[in-house]
Formats: sequence, C-alpha cells, structure tokens
Amino acid sequence: MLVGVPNVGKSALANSLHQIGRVSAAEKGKFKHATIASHPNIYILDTPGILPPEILDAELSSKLALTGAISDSLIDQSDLAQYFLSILNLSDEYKKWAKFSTTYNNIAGTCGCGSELETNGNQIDFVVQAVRLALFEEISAFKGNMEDENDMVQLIETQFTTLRNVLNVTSDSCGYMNNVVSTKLINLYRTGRLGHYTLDSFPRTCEF
Ligand SMILES: Nc1nc2c(ncn2[C@@H]2O[C@H](COP(=O)(O)OP(=O)(O)OP(=O)(O)O)[C@@H](O)[C@H]2O)c(=O)[nH]1
Ligand SMILES: [Mg+2]
Repeated sequence: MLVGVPNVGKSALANSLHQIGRVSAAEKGKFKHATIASHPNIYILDTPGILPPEILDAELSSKLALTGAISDSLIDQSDLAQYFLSILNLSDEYKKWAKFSTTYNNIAGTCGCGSELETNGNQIDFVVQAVRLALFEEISAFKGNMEDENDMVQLIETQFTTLRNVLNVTSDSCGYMNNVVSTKLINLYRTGRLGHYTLDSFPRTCEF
C-alpha cells in the first residue's frame, strides 16, 4: 500500500510499477494475462495523500507547501518564495551556476565547480538562465552573514528586486509584483529548474 502526504509521487510510482509489470509480461508473452491481472504477483494499492487537519509547526508547513502538498490558495506565495530563497541561499546549488557569470569568471579565472547544467544539446530556457545568473550574482556579492536573520532578509529583498527586472514584472503595486515574482519562482523550483534540495535532513542514525 502506497501511503504518504499529498503530491509525493505515490500514483506515479504505482503507474511505473504497473508499466514495468506490463512490459515484462509482454516480453514473456503473457500480455493478455497481465491486462486481465487476475493473479498478479504483487497487488499495489494507491491511496490519496492525507495530512493532519492542522499543522502547527511553521517550518513543517512551509516545507509541505513548497512541495505542493498544501494548496497554494492557503499559503502566502510571497512568504513561500522567501522561504525557498533562504534555503537556496544556504545551499550549494547556486554555485553550479557560476559558469554563466562573466563577472565571477573574470575574478575567479576558471570555474572549478563541477556543473550539472546542460552544456551540450539542451537549450536552457533563457529566463531560467537569467534567473539563475541573477541569484548567483546577488549571493556572490552579498557581504553579510547568512546565519543572521536580518542579513538574510536583506539579501532576499535585494533578490526580489532583481528578479522583478529579470522576470519583467512591472506594475505600480509592489505587493502584486512580489506575488507574481513569487509564483514564478516557486514554479521554477517545483519543476526542478533551480536545482534539487533536500528539505528534511536525513537522520544520521535510524532508530527503530
Ligand atoms: N521530479 C519528480 N517528480 C515526480 C516524481 N514522481 C512524481 N512526480 C511528479 O509529482 C507530482 C505528483 O505526483 P503524484 O504521483 O500525482 O503524487 P501523489 O503522491 O499520488 O499525490 P496525491 O494522490 O495527491 O497524494 C506530479 O506532477 C508528478 O509528475 C519523481 O520521481 N520525480
Ligand atoms: Mg495520487
């Protein structure tokens, strides 16, 4: 039985397993039986994702919201984007984007940070590249202390201002602009285009 919070890929896993079963049955010439599936070797039960009715831990609910487990209509998108930026700023992911930065490459010479970015063949979306570059340069130019909450808030504010330009969000209303920027940023994160992040650190020892 596949059980878990919403949107973690239970159904995708069930479908993949089902697909594997069909392919291997077809290879063995048992396709008809597989489609009828009257006597499968394994029964997989998918379940709808569930959450407790109330989550009091703010960090936990932010993580769940970031993954899409909690409906976006219940969460302030600007708060969520700020939370994501604090994770990104403290991570190593952005360092992989150094190769796009001419300023950085001029100072640092060659970039020795192994990049996973697509270099041959795959055309990276221009906007994604511009967002990565802007974030990289803001963090690199940052002189404050990331561990200090006030410094971090300041960096995130600067990033928002830059992202408004990069994402071409113009309006008279600052609140509206921040919401548009936030929605776009969260979307880039959820589609994996701003790197991969482990939201919950893995326990060093497992207690059973
Ligand atoms: N990047 C990535 N995305 C995945 C993976 N598995 C599923 N997804 C995506 O995650 C989203 C949710 O996947 P589902 O399989 O519907 O998740 P679920 O756990 O069944 O969600 P509920 O039924 O709402 O509880 C979909 O957009 C999937 O395409 C994976 O292994 N990697
Ligand atoms: Mg599902």
